[in-house]
Amino acid sequence: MSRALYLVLAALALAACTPGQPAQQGDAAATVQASGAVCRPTPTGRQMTGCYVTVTAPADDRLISVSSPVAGRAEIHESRIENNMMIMYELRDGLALPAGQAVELKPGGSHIMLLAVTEPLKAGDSVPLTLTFATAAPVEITAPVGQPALTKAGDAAH
Ligand SMILES: [Cu+2]
Repeated sequence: MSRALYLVLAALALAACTPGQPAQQGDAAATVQASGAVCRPTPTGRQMTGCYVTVTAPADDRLISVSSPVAGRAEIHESRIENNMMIMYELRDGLALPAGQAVELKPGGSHIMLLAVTEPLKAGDSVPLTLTFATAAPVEITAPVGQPALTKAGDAAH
């Protein structure tokens, strides 16, 4: 009897000592952050181009697809040098995004490939992109058209 009462009091005391839990990580924290997006101009006569962006997921996730109203199709690609040639291939399972880690899609590495681009993209245009993830909510960004301010390696790829 007295022991039970003691436990109840202890529970009350604990409750009193924790006024308000620290705020849960809200929606903002659960959103994938995307920054520095840019799409290259479409080469003359070509209907494809590469887009680059840095994404940081709050928890382990994957970028699984991309879409844009300016392109009939968008794929997630990876560039790789084989036999001194830059080749690229589609990441069919998407791109891994480790929790809290800024993953750069950049020339010579992974990138978003816009295919069947309906109108030529030139510097100054902007490209809406919707990034879809395995877990996190989709993110809509607008990428200006221009040259990525990054390494020269891989410039020839796109
Ligand atoms: Cu590509």
